[in-house]
Amino acid sequence: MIDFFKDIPEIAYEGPDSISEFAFRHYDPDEILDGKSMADHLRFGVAYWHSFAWPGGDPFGGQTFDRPWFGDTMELAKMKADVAFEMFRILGQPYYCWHDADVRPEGDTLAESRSRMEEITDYLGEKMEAGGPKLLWGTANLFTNRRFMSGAATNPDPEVFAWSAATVKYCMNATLKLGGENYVLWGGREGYETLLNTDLKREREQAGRFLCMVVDYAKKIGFDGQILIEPKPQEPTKHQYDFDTATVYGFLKDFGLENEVKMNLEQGHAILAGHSFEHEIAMAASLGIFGSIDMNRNDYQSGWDTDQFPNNMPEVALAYYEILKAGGFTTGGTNFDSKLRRQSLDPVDLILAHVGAFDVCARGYKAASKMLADGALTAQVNARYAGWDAPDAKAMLTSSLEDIAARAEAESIQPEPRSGRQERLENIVNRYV
Ligand code: XUL
Ligand code: CO
Repeated sequence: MIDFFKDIPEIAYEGPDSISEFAFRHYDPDEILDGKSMADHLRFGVAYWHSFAWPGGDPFGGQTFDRPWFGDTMELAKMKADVAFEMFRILGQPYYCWHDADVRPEGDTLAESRSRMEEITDYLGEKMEAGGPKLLWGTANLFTNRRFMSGAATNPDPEVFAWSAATVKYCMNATLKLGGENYVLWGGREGYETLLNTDLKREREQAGRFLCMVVDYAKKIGFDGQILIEPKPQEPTKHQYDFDTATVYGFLKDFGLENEVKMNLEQGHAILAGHSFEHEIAMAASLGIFGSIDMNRNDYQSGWDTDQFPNNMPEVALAYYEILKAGGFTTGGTNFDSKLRRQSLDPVDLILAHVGAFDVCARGYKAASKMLADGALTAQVNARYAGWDAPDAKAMLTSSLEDIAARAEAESIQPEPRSGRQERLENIVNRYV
């Protein structure tokens, strides 16, 4: 066993006045808010991939992180698991997430890849039973290997479709075996670069059929967790099919899956789609498909998916405000699909990135909870729509254009514009953040 996080203590809550780097100042997992612990409200999850599998490359340079477990043997995969669970012990968060490719190297054949996944699943299971975190979600990496360069389920080559089906099958088995509470599908390369080589209609139908099979298989094996789709508008492909929540909802409706599949929403993906994160959450909640979040931000200037740890409390508070309005998490949680900056080489950087992120989220969550409990914002929204409580107004929604027109003229209505009060409402938010 290597001592990668040597001399780093378990992180404990010390309160807002602490100046220790190795302490939570706002996240007290045991603090009770509205009858539930903060750990149960926030349901933090650590992503295996960026923390333990990502080498630190960018388009101009390769590996910067020099991790002793990098390599493609099962021994190294087990060393990686040992280190990952050591970090989980230090952070004490309740959940973690993986792709198959993060936790074990691929084999030479599909069958060997599957059996290696089974072997590492047992290894992870032992560590989870020995007090490690639970599995928030599992997923399949159907985008890194070059076989997936033209997509997985949407690939023009039926053999890639078959390979993807087989991979998702064993990843769902592993998720079930480890008691995973969700299974995620991010459409890695399910999209296209140019219509000159793409039959868009066919590819969309392949994706729909694939998802139907995933939902059927979950039922067959008794997986009662939630299936989640993670939308993203572009990157890696120019046009990703799962653009945003509204697009995915149309897709789910088309294939009769709107009651089977929910959303895993990522802050950075919302930004790439030209939305705010809270818009995506509110939209999913209003459609009844909100599931879980990846709470990693993008740089607002860069225009690509920088996957940074969250550090903007007011922004985080507005996201949690929408989540709380929707009733909070059920199977979902707050996953940090975040990577260090490639210059942050030290083991301690990895720990403290998470410590800061947990604190920012806890602060934002508490602000959101108070904002909702005080009701100042909801009261103003209710007042704005109060006109719709009148019987005549309500009746319009089951009426016809001609009846409404007749009444409007008969009463010679004269709508009076009223202030939307945005700045006043922003001032209310600023009382909490
Ligand atoms: C990619 C991304 C993925 C998914 C899981 O942008 O967010 O890491 O969260 O495949
Ligand atoms: Co993500």
